Amino acid sequence: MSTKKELRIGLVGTGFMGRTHSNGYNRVPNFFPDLEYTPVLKAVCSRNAAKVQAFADQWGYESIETDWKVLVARDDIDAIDICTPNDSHAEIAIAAAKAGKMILCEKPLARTVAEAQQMVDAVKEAGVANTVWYNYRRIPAVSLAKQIIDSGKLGKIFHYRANFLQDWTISAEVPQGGAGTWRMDVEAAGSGVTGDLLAHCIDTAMWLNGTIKDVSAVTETFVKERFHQGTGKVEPVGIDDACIFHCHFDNGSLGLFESTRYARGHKALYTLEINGENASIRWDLHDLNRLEYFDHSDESIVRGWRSIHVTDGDQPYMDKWWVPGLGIGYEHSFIHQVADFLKSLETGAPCSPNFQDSLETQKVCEAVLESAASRSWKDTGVEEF
Ligand code: 4PW
Repeated sequence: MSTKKELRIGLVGTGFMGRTHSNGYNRVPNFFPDLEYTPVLKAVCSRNAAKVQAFADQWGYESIETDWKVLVARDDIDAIDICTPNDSHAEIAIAAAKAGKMILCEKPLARTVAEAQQMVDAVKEAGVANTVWYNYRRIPAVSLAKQIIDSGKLGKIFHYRANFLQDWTISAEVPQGGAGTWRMDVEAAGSGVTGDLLAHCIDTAMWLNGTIKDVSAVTETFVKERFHQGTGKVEPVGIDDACIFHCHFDNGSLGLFESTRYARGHKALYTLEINGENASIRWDLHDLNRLEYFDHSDESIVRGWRSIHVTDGDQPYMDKWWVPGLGIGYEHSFIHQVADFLKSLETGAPCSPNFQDSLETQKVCEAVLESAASRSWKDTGVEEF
Protein backbone atom coordinates (compact mmCIF):
# COMPACT_ATOMS: atom_id res chain seq x y z
CA MET A 1 0.00 0.00 0.00
CA SER A 2 1.30 3.42 -1.04
CA THR A 3 2.35 5.85 1.67
CA LYS A 4 2.10 8.78 -0.72
CA LYS A 5 -0.15 11.75 -0.08
CA GLU A 6 -2.80 11.98 -2.78
CA LEU A 7 -3.56 14.98 -4.96
CA ARG A 8 -7.03 14.16 -6.24
CA ILE A 9 -7.48 15.79 -9.64
CA GLY A 10 -10.70 16.99 -11.24
CA LEU A 11 -10.03 17.84 -14.88
CA VAL A 12 -12.36 20.13 -16.84
CA GLY A 13 -12.04 19.80 -20.62
CA THR A 14 -11.08 16.86 -22.80
CA GLY A 15 -9.37 18.49 -25.78
CA PHE A 16 -5.70 18.49 -26.77
CA MET A 17 -4.63 20.07 -23.47
CA GLY A 18 -6.76 17.66 -21.43
CA ARG A 19 -4.69 14.89 -23.01
CA THR A 20 -1.30 16.50 -22.39
CA HIS A 21 -2.12 17.12 -18.72
CA SER A 22 -3.58 13.65 -18.20
CA ASN A 23 -0.45 12.14 -19.69
CA GLY A 24 1.56 14.26 -17.24
CA TYR A 25 -0.38 12.97 -14.22
CA ASN A 26 -0.04 9.39 -15.40
CA ARG A 27 3.71 9.51 -16.05
CA VAL A 28 4.88 11.42 -12.97
CA PRO A 29 4.77 8.51 -10.47
CA ASN A 30 7.02 6.40 -12.73
CA PHE A 31 9.66 9.04 -13.31
CA PHE A 32 9.53 11.15 -10.12
CA PRO A 33 9.17 8.38 -7.53
CA ASP A 34 10.68 10.49 -4.72
CA LEU A 35 7.83 13.01 -4.56
CA GLU A 36 5.69 12.98 -1.43
CA TYR A 37 2.50 13.51 -3.43
CA THR A 38 1.02 11.42 -6.20
CA PRO A 39 -1.78 12.49 -8.54
CA VAL A 40 -5.00 10.50 -8.47
CA LEU A 41 -7.25 10.94 -11.52
CA LYS A 42 -10.51 11.25 -9.63
CA ALA A 43 -12.85 12.78 -12.21
CA VAL A 44 -13.00 14.35 -15.64
CA CYS A 45 -15.72 16.73 -16.77
CA SER A 46 -17.10 17.70 -20.15
CA ARG A 47 -20.62 18.33 -21.47
CA ASN A 48 -20.96 15.23 -23.65
CA ALA A 49 -21.39 12.18 -21.37
CA ALA A 50 -20.42 9.57 -23.97
CA LYS A 51 -17.29 11.46 -25.01
CA VAL A 52 -16.19 12.20 -21.47
CA GLN A 53 -16.68 8.54 -20.49
CA ALA A 54 -14.49 7.47 -23.43
CA PHE A 55 -11.85 10.00 -22.30
CA ALA A 56 -12.05 8.71 -18.71
CA ASP A 57 -11.58 5.12 -19.91
CA GLN A 58 -8.67 6.06 -22.13
CA TRP A 59 -6.74 8.08 -19.55
CA GLY A 60 -7.74 6.32 -16.33
CA TYR A 61 -10.14 8.72 -14.58
CA GLU A 62 -12.26 7.06 -11.88
CA SER A 63 -15.47 8.98 -12.64
CA ILE A 64 -17.06 11.57 -14.89
CA GLU A 65 -19.14 14.72 -14.55
CA THR A 66 -20.97 16.73 -17.21
CA ASP A 67 -21.29 19.95 -15.17
CA TRP A 68 -18.12 21.61 -13.87
CA LYS A 69 -20.08 23.17 -10.98
CA VAL A 70 -20.82 19.67 -9.67
CA LEU A 71 -17.15 18.74 -10.06
CA VAL A 72 -16.00 21.83 -8.16
CA ALA A 73 -18.45 21.04 -5.32
CA ARG A 74 -17.20 17.45 -4.84
CA ASP A 75 -15.37 16.93 -1.58
CA ASP A 76 -13.21 14.12 -2.97
CA ILE A 77 -11.37 16.56 -5.30
CA ASP A 78 -8.31 18.55 -4.16
CA ALA A 79 -7.35 20.33 -7.38
CA ILE A 80 -9.26 21.57 -10.40
CA ASP A 81 -7.37 21.48 -13.69
CA ILE A 82 -8.89 23.91 -16.22
CA CYS A 83 -8.44 22.89 -19.87
CA THR A 84 -11.48 24.64 -21.32
CA PRO A 85 -11.56 27.53 -23.83
CA ASN A 86 -10.34 30.82 -22.40
CA ASP A 87 -13.79 32.36 -21.86
CA SER A 88 -14.54 29.96 -19.01
CA HIS A 89 -11.19 30.10 -17.16
CA ALA A 90 -12.20 32.94 -14.85
CA GLU A 91 -15.61 31.59 -13.86
CA ILE A 92 -14.32 28.09 -13.14
CA ALA A 93 -11.18 29.26 -11.35
CA ILE A 94 -13.01 31.71 -9.11
CA ALA A 95 -15.62 29.06 -8.17
CA ALA A 96 -12.86 26.51 -7.55
CA ALA A 97 -10.95 28.93 -5.32
CA LYS A 98 -14.11 29.70 -3.34
CA ALA A 99 -14.58 25.95 -2.87
CA GLY A 100 -11.04 25.76 -1.49
CA LYS A 101 -9.60 23.81 -4.41
CA MET A 102 -6.09 24.17 -5.74
CA ILE A 103 -6.06 25.24 -9.38
CA LEU A 104 -3.94 24.34 -12.38
CA CYS A 105 -5.10 26.54 -15.27
CA GLU A 106 -4.26 26.32 -18.98
CA LYS A 107 -2.69 29.39 -20.55
CA PRO A 108 -3.42 32.17 -21.15
CA LEU A 109 -4.75 32.71 -17.65
CA ALA A 110 -7.71 34.70 -19.00
CA ARG A 111 -8.94 36.80 -21.90
CA THR A 112 -8.20 40.14 -20.26
CA VAL A 113 -6.23 41.72 -17.43
CA ALA A 114 -9.51 42.45 -15.62
CA GLU A 115 -10.48 38.76 -15.63
CA ALA A 116 -6.98 37.68 -14.66
CA GLN A 117 -6.93 40.15 -11.76
CA GLN A 118 -10.18 38.69 -10.39
CA MET A 119 -8.64 35.23 -10.58
CA VAL A 120 -5.54 36.38 -8.72
CA ASP A 121 -7.71 38.00 -6.06
CA ALA A 122 -9.76 34.80 -5.69
CA VAL A 123 -6.78 32.48 -5.18
CA LYS A 124 -5.12 34.95 -2.80
CA GLU A 125 -8.26 35.26 -0.72
CA ALA A 126 -8.76 31.51 -0.62
CA GLY A 127 -5.06 30.83 -0.03
CA VAL A 128 -5.05 27.95 -2.51
CA ALA A 129 -2.05 26.70 -4.49
CA ASN A 130 -2.16 27.65 -8.16
CA THR A 131 -0.17 27.41 -11.35
CA VAL A 132 -0.57 28.13 -15.07
CA TRP A 133 0.58 25.67 -17.74
CA TYR A 134 3.20 27.75 -19.56
CA ASN A 135 4.91 24.48 -20.32
CA TYR A 136 7.83 25.60 -22.50
CA ARG A 137 9.80 26.81 -19.48
CA ARG A 138 10.08 23.19 -18.45
CA ILE A 139 11.78 21.90 -21.54
CA PRO A 140 15.25 21.03 -20.18
CA ALA A 141 17.11 23.13 -22.77
CA VAL A 142 15.01 26.21 -21.88
CA SER A 143 15.54 25.58 -18.17
CA LEU A 144 19.26 25.26 -18.89
CA ALA A 145 19.14 28.64 -20.66
CA LYS A 146 17.71 30.09 -17.43
CA GLN A 147 20.53 28.49 -15.42
CA ILE A 148 23.18 29.89 -17.77
CA ILE A 149 21.65 33.40 -17.76
CA ASP A 150 21.30 33.41 -13.97
CA SER A 151 24.94 32.38 -13.62
CA GLY A 152 25.86 35.67 -15.33
CA LYS A 153 27.72 34.05 -18.24
CA LEU A 154 26.00 36.26 -20.81
CA GLY A 155 26.98 39.48 -19.05
CA LYS A 156 24.87 42.49 -19.91
CA ILE A 157 22.00 41.44 -22.15
CA PHE A 158 21.33 43.55 -25.24
CA HIS A 159 18.77 41.60 -27.27
CA TYR A 160 15.93 39.13 -26.76
CA ARG A 161 14.24 37.75 -29.89
CA ALA A 162 11.41 35.24 -30.16
CA ASN A 163 9.10 33.86 -32.86
CA PHE A 164 6.11 31.56 -32.70
CA LEU A 165 4.99 30.68 -36.21
CA GLN A 166 2.17 28.48 -37.49
CA ASP A 167 0.20 28.18 -40.76
CA TRP A 168 -3.07 26.41 -39.90
CA THR A 169 -5.48 29.31 -40.54
CA ILE A 170 -4.40 30.46 -43.98
CA SER A 171 -7.47 28.98 -45.67
CA ALA A 172 -10.54 31.22 -45.48
CA GLU A 173 -12.56 28.00 -45.11
CA VAL A 174 -11.34 27.47 -41.53
CA PRO A 175 -14.38 28.40 -39.41
CA GLN A 176 -14.43 30.33 -36.15
CA GLY A 177 -16.13 29.25 -32.91
CA GLY A 178 -17.04 25.78 -31.74
CA ALA A 179 -15.04 22.65 -31.03
CA GLY A 180 -11.54 22.76 -32.44
CA THR A 181 -11.76 26.33 -33.74
CA TRP A 182 -12.65 28.33 -30.64
CA ARG A 183 -9.15 29.84 -30.86
CA MET A 184 -10.43 31.72 -33.94
CA ASP A 185 -13.35 33.29 -32.06
CA VAL A 186 -12.47 36.47 -30.18
CA GLU A 187 -15.30 35.97 -27.67
CA ALA A 188 -14.00 32.55 -26.66
CA ALA A 189 -10.27 33.21 -26.98
CA GLY A 190 -9.94 36.89 -26.05
CA SER A 191 -7.37 37.42 -28.82
CA GLY A 192 -5.61 35.54 -31.59
CA VAL A 193 -1.90 34.82 -31.75
CA THR A 194 -1.17 37.35 -28.99
CA GLY A 195 -2.89 35.35 -26.24
CA ASP A 196 -2.39 31.94 -27.79
CA LEU A 197 1.23 32.01 -28.93
CA LEU A 198 2.97 35.23 -27.93
CA ALA A 199 1.81 34.67 -24.34
CA HIS A 200 4.18 31.67 -24.28
CA CYS A 201 7.02 33.78 -25.67
CA ILE A 202 6.32 36.56 -23.17
CA ASP A 203 6.18 34.16 -20.22
CA THR A 204 9.52 32.60 -21.20
CA ALA A 205 11.03 36.00 -21.95
CA MET A 206 10.16 37.59 -18.61
CA TRP A 207 11.29 34.44 -16.80
CA LEU A 208 14.66 34.53 -18.58
CA ASN A 209 15.21 38.25 -19.01
CA GLY A 210 12.98 40.10 -16.56
CA THR A 211 10.19 42.63 -16.80
CA ILE A 212 8.97 44.01 -20.14
CA LYS A 213 8.38 47.72 -19.53
CA ASP A 214 6.74 48.99 -22.70
CA VAL A 215 5.73 47.76 -26.14
CA SER A 216 5.02 48.94 -29.66
CA ALA A 217 3.02 46.52 -31.79
CA VAL A 218 1.32 45.91 -35.12
CA THR A 219 -1.34 43.29 -35.67
CA GLU A 220 -3.14 42.11 -38.79
CA THR A 221 -6.28 40.11 -39.49
CA PHE A 222 -5.73 38.72 -42.96
CA VAL A 223 -9.12 37.03 -43.37
CA LYS A 224 -11.77 39.51 -42.28
CA GLU A 225 -14.86 37.25 -42.22
CA ARG A 226 -15.32 33.57 -41.46
CA PHE A 227 -18.18 31.18 -40.95
CA HIS A 228 -19.04 30.99 -37.24
CA GLN A 229 -19.92 27.47 -36.07
CA GLY A 230 -21.92 28.84 -33.13
CA THR A 231 -24.17 31.34 -34.92
CA GLY A 232 -24.25 29.47 -38.24
CA LYS A 233 -23.48 32.75 -40.06
CA VAL A 234 -20.50 34.42 -41.68
CA GLU A 235 -19.23 36.86 -39.05
CA PRO A 236 -16.43 39.44 -38.86
CA VAL A 237 -13.19 38.00 -37.47
CA GLY A 238 -12.16 39.73 -34.22
CA ILE A 239 -8.83 38.05 -33.54
CA ASP A 240 -5.32 39.07 -34.54
CA ASP A 241 -3.98 36.60 -37.13
CA ALA A 242 -0.46 37.98 -36.83
CA CYS A 243 1.34 40.21 -34.36
CA ILE A 244 4.79 41.76 -34.27
CA PHE A 245 6.03 43.84 -31.37
CA HIS A 246 9.19 45.32 -30.03
CA CYS A 247 9.80 46.34 -26.45
CA HIS A 248 12.14 47.52 -23.72
CA PHE A 249 13.05 45.22 -20.87
CA ASP A 250 13.78 46.62 -17.44
CA ASN A 251 17.42 45.48 -17.73
CA GLY A 252 17.99 47.80 -20.70
CA SER A 253 17.75 45.16 -23.42
CA LEU A 254 15.53 45.36 -26.51
CA GLY A 255 13.00 42.68 -27.39
CA LEU A 256 11.59 41.67 -30.77
CA PHE A 257 8.69 39.24 -31.02
CA GLU A 258 6.72 37.85 -33.96
CA SER A 259 3.82 35.46 -34.14
CA THR A 260 1.51 34.42 -36.94
CA ARG A 261 -0.70 31.59 -38.11
CA TYR A 262 0.08 32.53 -41.74
CA ALA A 263 3.72 31.43 -42.06
CA ARG A 264 3.29 28.74 -44.72
CA GLY A 265 5.37 25.70 -43.84
CA HIS A 266 5.60 26.38 -40.12
CA LYS A 267 3.41 24.26 -37.83
CA ALA A 268 4.75 25.27 -34.42
CA LEU A 269 8.10 26.98 -34.77
CA TYR A 270 9.00 28.53 -31.44
CA THR A 271 12.50 29.98 -31.47
CA LEU A 272 14.31 32.32 -29.14
CA GLU A 273 17.71 34.00 -29.09
CA ILE A 274 19.38 36.09 -26.43
CA ASN A 275 22.51 38.14 -27.09
CA GLY A 276 24.67 39.28 -24.21
CA GLU A 277 27.96 41.13 -23.94
CA ASN A 278 29.93 37.91 -23.36
CA ALA A 279 27.77 35.13 -24.74
CA SER A 280 24.61 34.29 -26.65
CA ILE A 281 22.02 31.55 -26.48
CA ARG A 282 19.49 30.26 -28.97
CA TRP A 283 16.83 27.55 -28.92
CA ASP A 284 14.38 26.04 -31.40
CA LEU A 285 11.34 23.96 -30.44
CA HIS A 286 11.86 21.77 -33.51
CA ASP A 287 15.15 20.62 -32.03
CA LEU A 288 14.09 20.94 -28.43
CA ASN A 289 16.84 18.90 -26.79
CA ARG A 290 19.50 21.24 -28.13
CA LEU A 291 20.70 24.59 -26.79
CA GLU A 292 23.03 26.65 -28.98
CA TYR A 293 25.58 28.62 -27.00
CA PHE A 294 28.33 31.00 -28.07
CA ASP A 295 30.91 32.12 -25.51
CA HIS A 296 33.28 34.92 -26.50
CA SER A 297 35.72 33.91 -23.75
CA ASP A 298 36.53 30.64 -25.56
CA GLU A 299 40.02 30.50 -27.03
CA SER A 300 39.76 32.18 -30.44
CA ILE A 301 40.95 29.18 -32.47
CA VAL A 302 38.03 27.07 -31.21
CA ARG A 303 35.50 29.85 -30.68
CA GLY A 304 32.12 29.26 -32.27
CA TRP A 305 28.53 28.25 -31.62
CA ARG A 306 28.37 25.15 -29.43
CA SER A 307 25.49 22.80 -29.89
CA ILE A 308 24.67 21.46 -26.43
CA HIS A 309 22.66 18.24 -26.54
CA VAL A 310 20.74 18.69 -23.29
CA THR A 311 20.50 15.05 -22.24
CA ASP A 312 23.01 14.80 -19.41
CA GLY A 313 21.90 13.94 -15.89
CA ASP A 314 23.50 17.17 -14.59
CA GLN A 315 21.19 19.24 -16.79
CA PRO A 316 17.66 20.27 -15.69
CA TYR A 317 15.22 17.37 -15.28
CA MET A 318 17.45 14.96 -17.22
CA ASP A 319 18.42 12.85 -14.20
CA LYS A 320 14.83 11.56 -14.36
CA TRP A 321 15.07 10.23 -17.91
CA TRP A 322 16.94 7.36 -19.59
CA VAL A 323 20.71 7.76 -20.05
CA PRO A 324 22.85 10.60 -21.49
CA GLY A 325 22.39 11.04 -25.22
CA LEU A 326 18.74 10.02 -25.32
CA GLY A 327 16.38 12.93 -25.89
CA ILE A 328 12.85 13.64 -24.68
CA GLY A 329 9.86 15.47 -26.21
CA TYR A 330 7.12 18.08 -25.97
CA GLU A 331 4.96 15.97 -23.64
CA HIS A 332 7.72 15.86 -21.03
CA SER A 333 7.34 19.58 -20.37
CA PHE A 334 3.88 18.82 -18.94
CA ILE A 335 5.19 15.89 -16.90
CA HIS A 336 7.78 18.28 -15.45
CA GLN A 337 5.08 20.83 -14.63
CA VAL A 338 3.07 18.22 -12.72
CA ALA A 339 6.22 17.17 -10.85
CA ASP A 340 7.09 20.78 -10.00
CA PHE A 341 3.54 21.44 -8.78
CA LEU A 342 3.66 18.36 -6.54
CA LYS A 343 7.08 19.43 -5.25
CA SER A 344 5.69 22.89 -4.45
CA LEU A 345 3.07 21.25 -2.24
CA GLU A 346 5.90 19.58 -0.34
CA THR A 347 7.95 22.73 0.08
CA GLY A 348 5.13 25.27 0.36
CA ALA A 349 6.80 27.48 -2.26
CA PRO A 350 4.63 28.82 -5.11
CA CYS A 351 4.76 26.86 -8.39
CA SER A 352 5.93 29.37 -10.95
CA PRO A 353 4.33 30.63 -13.09
CA ASN A 354 1.45 31.08 -10.69
CA PHE A 355 -1.65 33.22 -11.27
CA GLN A 356 0.17 36.39 -10.20
CA ASP A 357 3.04 35.77 -12.68
CA SER A 358 0.54 35.02 -15.43
CA LEU A 359 -1.39 38.21 -14.68
CA GLU A 360 1.85 40.05 -15.50
CA THR A 361 2.07 38.16 -18.83
CA GLN A 362 -1.54 39.13 -19.48
CA LYS A 363 -0.65 42.79 -18.92
CA VAL A 364 1.97 42.58 -21.66
CA CYS A 365 -0.51 40.88 -24.03
CA GLU A 366 -3.09 43.58 -23.38
CA ALA A 367 -0.56 46.39 -23.83
CA VAL A 368 0.47 44.78 -27.15
CA LEU A 369 -3.12 44.75 -28.41
CA GLU A 370 -3.73 48.32 -27.20
CA SER A 371 -0.53 49.50 -28.82
CA ALA A 372 -1.50 47.96 -32.16
CA ALA A 373 -5.01 49.44 -31.97
CA SER A 374 -3.76 52.93 -31.09
CA ARG A 375 -0.55 52.82 -33.17
CA SER A 376 1.42 54.04 -30.17
CA TRP A 377 3.84 52.85 -27.47
CA LYS A 378 2.18 51.46 -24.34
CA ASP A 379 3.55 50.93 -20.83
CA THR A 380 2.81 47.41 -19.67
CA GLY A 381 2.44 48.23 -15.96
CA VAL A 382 4.12 44.90 -15.17
CA GLU A 383 5.24 44.60 -11.59
CA GLU A 384 8.66 43.07 -11.02
CA PHE A 385 8.75 39.63 -12.61
O1 4PW B 1 -0.55 26.77 -26.32
C1 4PW B 1 -0.35 26.60 -27.69
C2 4PW B 1 -1.58 26.22 -28.42
O2 4PW B 1 -2.71 26.95 -28.19
C3 4PW B 1 0.68 25.54 -27.99
O3 4PW B 1 1.81 25.54 -27.30
C4 4PW B 1 0.85 25.38 -29.51
O4 4PW B 1 0.03 26.30 -30.20
C5 4PW B 1 0.17 24.15 -29.86
O5 4PW B 1 -1.20 24.55 -30.00
C6 4PW B 1 -1.29 25.94 -29.89
